[in-house]
This record gives sequence, C-alpha cells and structure tokens, in this order.
Amino acid sequence: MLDPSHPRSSRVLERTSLIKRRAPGTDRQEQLIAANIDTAFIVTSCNQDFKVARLERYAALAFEAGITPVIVLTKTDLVMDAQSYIDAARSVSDMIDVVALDARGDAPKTELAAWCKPGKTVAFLGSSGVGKSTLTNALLDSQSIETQAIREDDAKGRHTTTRRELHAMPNGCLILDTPGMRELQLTDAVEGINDLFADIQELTAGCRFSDCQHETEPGCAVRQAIEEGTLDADRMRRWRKLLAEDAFNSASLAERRSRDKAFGKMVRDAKKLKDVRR
Ligand SMILES: Nc1nc2c(ncn2[C@@H]2O[C@H](COP(=O)(O)OP(=O)(O)O)[C@@H](O)[C@H]2O)c(=O)[nH]1
Ligand SMILES: [Mg+2]
Ligand SMILES: [Zn+2]
Repeated sequence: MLDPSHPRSSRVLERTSLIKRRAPGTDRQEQLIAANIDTAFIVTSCNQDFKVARLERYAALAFEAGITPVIVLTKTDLVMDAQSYIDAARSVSDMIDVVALDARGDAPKTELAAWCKPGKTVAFLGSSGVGKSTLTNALLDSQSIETQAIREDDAKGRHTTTRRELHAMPNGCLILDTPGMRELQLTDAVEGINDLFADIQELTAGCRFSDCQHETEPGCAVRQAIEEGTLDADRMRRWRKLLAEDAFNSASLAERRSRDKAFGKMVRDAKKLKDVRR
C-alpha cells in the first residue's frame, strides 16, 4: 500500500494468495508470479493458441492459490465459429465462467466489470499474443501499454510485455498485466488439480483398490465411467499427466530445498569453525 504523499507510511500487505510455477529450464527453482490476486483472467484466443490442456493448467494453478479463475476468449471477431471455442472452453470446468469477446474496443469494460471492482486485484495470464495488454488498455481506457501483432503463421506473440506491471483502473481496481508464459509447469499444486478434476477425484473413491492406478486393475470406477461414456478418456489422461508432472516437480523442489538447507548449514558451520580458530 503506497501512499505517494507519505511514502514512509506505506506498508506491506500480508500475502493472502500466491501464484507460482516451476521456473523454466533445468534449474529446479520455483518462480513466484503474483500475490494477492482476486481474479485470474486466463486469456486465450480463437486460434492455434487455444488448447484445453493449457487452460486446465492455468485453472489448476488458480484453484491451488484460492483465486477465482475466469477464462477470457479473445479474437472472436477473427473466426466464423467462435461458438466451438466457447463450448470447448466451457468443457474445462462447470466452476469457471467463460467470457468471449473482441479485446479491442469497449467490450472488456462491460464484460469483465463483475470482477473488476474497487479494492480488487485482477491478473491477466496466458501466452504471448493473446491480447492481455490489449485487454488491460481497454480497462484503463488508454493505449499506453504497448501491444504487438502476432506472427501470422503460428499465432505466436513476440513478448512485447517483458515484465509484470500493476496498473490502477479509474475505479480503484488494480490490474496485473504479465508477459506470456511459454512453459507453465505445475508444482505443489495437487489440491488445485484435484479441485479442477473434482468429478474424477470423486470417481476414484469407487475403485476397488485404494491405490488404483486406473490402468488394468479390476473394479476401476474411473475406467468404467470411460466405458459408459460419462467420462472423457482424454480428460482423464490430462488429469493423470498433470498429477504426475506435479509429483515430479514437487519432489525435485523438495530435494533442492533440503540441499539448500544442508548447504546453508555447512556454510554456517564453516563460519563458526573459522571464528573459533581466530
Ligand atoms: N482482431 C483482434 N485482435 C486482437 C484482439 N486482442 C488482441 N488483438 C491483437 O493481438 C495482438 C497481440 O495483442 P497483445 O495485447 O500485445 O497480446 P499480449 O502479448 O497477450 O499482451 C495485437 O496486435 C492486438 O491488437 C481481439 O480480440 N481481436
Ligand atoms: Mg502484453
Ligand atoms: Zn481406478
């Protein structure tokens, strides 16, 4: 909370929510993306960027952090069949609202008003080139944030926004514009994944074996649901993939943390030894 006229009385708020991911690359670190967000707008476009699996990743991340996810589908003006994209976005979860719009112009102000209230903080997340900065400009009633055309061949953006920036709307709502994330790896997000796939999670209670892997075991309620057509096999595969990835990343992070701790202790011990020698 910055008070520009009395900077000394500014204070740091308690952290109430945190979005993080496994940092890209081989280094096993986590990267903190945003704190104290109320609504995460997961932005994707009606083009090659659109992938249900990616939307699920972002949604699990938001659920894990206790943040309301909303899917924002941009560039509806560029396709004939926006409805097929809307239907696919709705299939991600009954718990997530889907808003489809042209990010340029006035639509964002009215369509996103329900979440952009005074005192709230909202964030735009999603790949580069999907319209996050365009949406931010629309909400701010300005053109101050730079946007850039995407490559035509693969609809990829060019990373015009290179850092995370907080902007204030006239009504006092804060907007976080973020750069695109090329690789969103989940870590420590098992509860978020289970929230998103609550229907499958509930099914597993009906499996005969409590450690059922839902592969070849007899009496598997998950596979039965697939056979009966009440559960989509691809969705179940994506659920398992996210859980496996999360387990792997969480384990390597835990290993790193304990290694860092051991290293810190070694340094402290060495220092003590040096002090004694003096
Ligand atoms: N036609 C159309 N173009 C859009 C829409 N949203 C964004 N764009 C364009 O897509 C490009 C990338 O937008 P930008 O906001 O920079 O994406 P960001 O990387 O997510 O911040 C720009 O040329 C925008 O003008 C939309 O809904 N319709
Ligand atoms: Mg941008
Ligand atoms: Zn099973």
